[in-house]
Amino acid sequence: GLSEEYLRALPKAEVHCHLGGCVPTEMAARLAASHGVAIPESAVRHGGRYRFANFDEGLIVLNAVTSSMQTTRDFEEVTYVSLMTAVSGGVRYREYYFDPQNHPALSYPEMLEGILAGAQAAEKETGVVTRIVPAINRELGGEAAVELVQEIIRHPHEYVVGIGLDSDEKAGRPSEFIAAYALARDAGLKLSAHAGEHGDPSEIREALDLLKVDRLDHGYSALDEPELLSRLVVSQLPVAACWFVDYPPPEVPGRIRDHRAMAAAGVNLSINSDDPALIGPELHDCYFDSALHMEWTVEDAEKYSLAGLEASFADRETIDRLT
Ligand code: ES4
Ligand code: ZN
Repeated sequence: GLSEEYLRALPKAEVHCHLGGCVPTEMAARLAASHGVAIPESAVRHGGRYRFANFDEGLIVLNAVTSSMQTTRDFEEVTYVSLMTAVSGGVRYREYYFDPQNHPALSYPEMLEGILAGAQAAEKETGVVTRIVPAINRELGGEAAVELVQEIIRHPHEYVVGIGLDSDEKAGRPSEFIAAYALARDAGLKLSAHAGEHGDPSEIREALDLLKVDRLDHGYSALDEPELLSRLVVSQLPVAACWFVDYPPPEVPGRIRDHRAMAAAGVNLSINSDDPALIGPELHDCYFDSALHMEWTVEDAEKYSLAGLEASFADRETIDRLT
């Protein structure tokens, strides 16, 4: 098999990674204390690992962590530190989702300023390229989403390349966000949405038909509907899968059967870490597991390492420069 050394050094790109899931436990505890936020002890007192029992509990922990990020400087620090960790595992390009609605203490431009400062510092030191995809928290509904997109459009930046839709799939169907997505599309932003991780295939169809996404996050339940699966294969729409990531951690090999089936069907997959600090595996760990369980050849490894870039919302020139 492929060595861990080779897979760690392999230049990698990822497009599905939430900034709020990139806060090391010690930093989360420090930020929470400094801003007087109660963070569940059970979340951060396990040898530098978060601990939670299931996906819903993970989202509660994530909310406590994001509410602890209250200054521009906090955003800068989380971005810089998590990028440097990623770089040490071979990441050359990362797209960050972040949920502006989960940080009520700061304005959108204040958060953006922090992320940009951290990203630019890391880029200067290591060459790692970052792009930013503000995500709608679907639990807060369609009207708040429109307001968020308006705010994003009022503050354009070349590093802000698209919008996403995340948080609890059970709490908001894609159809609620048609207006927000139309607004973003008209402003030239690329579109992605989480669908089909916990929800059924109809949510994926809504993301395709109603939101007209350029990329799908997760999308696993397409396996339950052969016509939808073949639609993904024919269109080659990028699907940003999070390989062995599941709640509770570490359930390796987790979703191996889903991913094997999706890869075998010919879906245009990329491999991503989702929430590396929150869940555990960094991107290179996801690659180790993939190589092992999918019996990768060198060609497979190279194909996946570039798939992240081809799925990215960066412009062609940036992609070519990194290839
Ligand atoms: C998230 Cl649905 C989901 N999964 C993982 N991380 C997240 N952060 C915000 N929403
Ligand atoms: Zn995600």
